[in-house]
Amino acid sequence: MLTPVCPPKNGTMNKQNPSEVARETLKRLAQRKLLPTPENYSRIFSEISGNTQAEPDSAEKVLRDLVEHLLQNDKTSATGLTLKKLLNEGKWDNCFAEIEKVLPKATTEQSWSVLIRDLLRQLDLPHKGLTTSRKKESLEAVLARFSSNPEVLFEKLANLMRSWSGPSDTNTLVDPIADQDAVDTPRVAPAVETVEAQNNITENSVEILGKLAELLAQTLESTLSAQPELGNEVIKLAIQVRQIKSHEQVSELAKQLRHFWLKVELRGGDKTKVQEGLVRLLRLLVENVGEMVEDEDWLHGQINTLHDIISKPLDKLAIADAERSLREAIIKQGLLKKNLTDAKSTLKSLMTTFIDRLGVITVSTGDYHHKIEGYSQKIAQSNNLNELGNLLEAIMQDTRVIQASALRSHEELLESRRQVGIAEAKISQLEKELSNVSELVHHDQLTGALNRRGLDEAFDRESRRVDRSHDPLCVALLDIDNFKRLNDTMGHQVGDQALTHLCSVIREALRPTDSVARYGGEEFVLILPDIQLDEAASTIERLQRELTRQFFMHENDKVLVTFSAGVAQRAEAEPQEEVIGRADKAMYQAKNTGKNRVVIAK
Ligand code: GH3
Ligand code: MG
Ligand code: MG
Repeated sequence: MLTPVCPPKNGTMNKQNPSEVARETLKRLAQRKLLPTPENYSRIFSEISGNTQAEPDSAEKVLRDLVEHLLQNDKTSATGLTLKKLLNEGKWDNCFAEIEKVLPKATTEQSWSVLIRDLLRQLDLPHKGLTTSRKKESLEAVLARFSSNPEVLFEKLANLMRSWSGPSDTNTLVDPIADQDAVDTPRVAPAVETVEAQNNITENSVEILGKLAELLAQTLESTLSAQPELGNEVIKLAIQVRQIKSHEQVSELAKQLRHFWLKVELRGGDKTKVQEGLVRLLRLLVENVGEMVEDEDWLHGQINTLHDIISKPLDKLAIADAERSLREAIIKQGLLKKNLTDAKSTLKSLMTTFIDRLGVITVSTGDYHHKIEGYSQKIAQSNNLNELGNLLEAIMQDTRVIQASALRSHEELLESRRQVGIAEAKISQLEKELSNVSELVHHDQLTGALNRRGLDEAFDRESRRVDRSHDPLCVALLDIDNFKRLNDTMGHQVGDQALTHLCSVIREALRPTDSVARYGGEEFVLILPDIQLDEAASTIERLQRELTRQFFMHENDKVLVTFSAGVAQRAEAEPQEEVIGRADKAMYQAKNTGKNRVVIAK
């Protein structure tokens, strides 16, 4: 079973633990529906960890802020629009050229206003060892000497002001005119400084300049390994540096170097940022994804690869590898999430089916059925694997109870079935006994006449008797005429009633010593002892007449029942079958000669 990862609650989260912060970061990214881009990731990560110390802005950011500022002031600002376009196209070189067009003016203007405001303020402020008039003197001197060159004047004024308020200006006022180097600060670009240092090139200073130029050329060349794509430019600049001979060349080169350093900063800064962001993101993902999908071998492989990559010093190729692996890991994570969702919905449908079935089985066990319905609803609403797991557990618990009771029911059912079996056996035994009993019965149940067994007994008894007495013994066989038609037209039950009617007429018409037996369906054998054959035939004919008097009534309709008969006298010691056989033949003669007749057997 999958164990869902439960991120710790905010309250208990350890902000010092990058793993926990990273997990929370992932969670918030999902909550806020943000794409897991490095920027979003690091932003949320910083937000959670409380590490709000801003990253040093990259050159790109500075430029973008500038563009934003320009366009805010003037939507149609040509510089703003051009810069924005160039930035979006990644054309750094052109960007710089564009800035160069406008920046000096803007910067100077802005700085002048600041400088003048500061100067006014500093003049009025008390400075240790300095009077206001002394400060004014210095100021006038600077203005007089450098007013022809605004750039130089700006710097001299700034230096003068610093000399008033700086820490080293205790008692000695540094003369900005006489000793300008002492008040220059490192904030001034080294190239500019070099240029300034060489303002008055002498024979000696040419040598120093050569050394400095060589150093600069070497420094430039050393950037080749870090920024190989700037190779041509570096080589060109290094050559120019080594060829410096004049003040003009130095100024021109200083300008080019400023361009170049900005370019280096833009590229280097951007790259470093990418590297740092990527590494941070990789570490976060590595720590998190591994925990989130414990069972995923493939992903573990990817994570190990990432670990390897980021543990080594990063180069371009390694970053490309890392990016590729990371992208695959993210895609895989997406797939995995889908698989999890699929698995969850499969589990849900399995559980629902399971519950449906149980619900049907246990439809009569009210309480359980009720609970099961509740579970169904909860499952439908649940989207959480953990919750589904708990539900399953609860269902299983309840099911174990119902299983026990179902088992009991099953046992009861088996017992009932066993009891039924016993009862069935008893019934079958009783039926058998009943059948045995009925075999002992000598009379036909429908008509009350003797059955075949009764006929046998009666025939044996009379035969034995006449054998002793030598009295005659006659046998008549009667077969109802067209009885099938009667059944067909009036129904089988009416046929039965007709049979019963016939028997009662026969019994009434015959002597008590005579016997009537039902020989077949609608065939009867009469045993007529102590009577001659013709008398026997006359008796049967009388019977026929009697039937025309005592009609069989059906729904108030008179139904004429007739029969054909064969009469035979038993010869001495003649067996039953034979004498009846002869009577049967005579009966068929009667049938064949028009029915409702009596024929004496030969
Ligand atoms: P036939 O004049 O040639 O004797 O014509 P039949 O219709 O009587 O012909 P057959 O003897 O072949 O048919 C006898 C019929 O008697 C067939 C059977 O359905 C009917 N039968 C036999 N036993 C019973 C019974 O117990 N009750 C009823 N209702 N009908 C019976
Ligand atoms: Mg018949
Ligand atoms: Mg018949």
